[in-house]
Amino acid sequence: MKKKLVKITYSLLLGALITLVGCKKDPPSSSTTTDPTKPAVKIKIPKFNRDSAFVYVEKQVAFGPRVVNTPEHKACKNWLVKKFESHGTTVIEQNFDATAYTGEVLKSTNIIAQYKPKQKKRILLAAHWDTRHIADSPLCEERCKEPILGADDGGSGVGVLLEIARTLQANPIDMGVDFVLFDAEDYGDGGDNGESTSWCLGSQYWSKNLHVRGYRPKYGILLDMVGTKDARFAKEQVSMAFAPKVMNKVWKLAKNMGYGNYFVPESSNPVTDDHLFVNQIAKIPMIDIINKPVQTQTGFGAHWHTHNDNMDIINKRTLRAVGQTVTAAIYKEAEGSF
Ligand code: AHN
Ligand code: ZN
Repeated sequence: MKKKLVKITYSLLLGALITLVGCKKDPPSSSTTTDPTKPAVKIKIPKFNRDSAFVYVEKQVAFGPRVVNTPEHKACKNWLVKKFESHGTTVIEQNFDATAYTGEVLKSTNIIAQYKPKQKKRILLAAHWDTRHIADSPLCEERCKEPILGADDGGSGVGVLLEIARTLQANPIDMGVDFVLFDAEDYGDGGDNGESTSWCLGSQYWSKNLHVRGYRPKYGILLDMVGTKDARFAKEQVSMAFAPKVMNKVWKLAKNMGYGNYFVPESSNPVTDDHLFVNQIAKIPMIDIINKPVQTQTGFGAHWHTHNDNMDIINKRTLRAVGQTVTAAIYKEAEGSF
């Protein structure tokens, strides 16, 4: 009698144990799933305003070509500084003299706008704000010795960055962001024997003279020619050599957001652009989001370094694709989920 009771109790216990173990193996219902690696509160990613970004490109172009050592360049600089300040960033004007391939001394200024300068965790966003002094593309048909308006080449990247600064002011995060607008990027020697170091004079200077001692952002994103209709952003080779993880994450994010037609999963030839010097000299991993169409004579869009680089070619949907992708990267980074 007693033995039987023990046996029953034993089998009951065993049954309960099996049930428990079984329970453990059941997949948890999705409604109760919590990922301990993800923070409980999700940061909302603000909408990027393409109309506002477009106006910021327009405003720059309205000054005329922004060639170093011209009054238009200076007027645009003053406007950019005021605009970034009005968006709540702390601006440093980093003045420097650079010697161009022509021997001319370029009175140049890198514009550095710091969002939350005291925050330790930071990322770097950049573009060049000067425009080319000549329209020396092999595709140029008229006024090839005259300076270009640079709506796309210079203007588009800066326009997107200004809009991101405005977005940060309206939707604050606990992370620092530095907007660095390089000067004297586009005064390079376009001739057959042109040295690559004749380009990107502002980023070369900044990389050797960082605005903050021991400046160490997690990474940088450079925007160059991000405003035209059929823009194709492929994985450029310098970026992939120095910052492949950042590049792959940005491209994946863009695809998931529906911008995979712009951010294509293909690689493109290396470009001597500001990110090269930031990577090589400052040793900050930086990618370049740059329009590189397939099989063109110059390697860039047909408007590149011609007078067709004006407001007519600026496209709001492209500005938004880039602006919204970078905005999402920033807010995810601030949340710790990028
Ligand atoms: C060269 O043509 C060597 N580099 C292209 C960098 C550039 C010029 N980006 C815009 N304009
Ligand atoms: Zn250029």
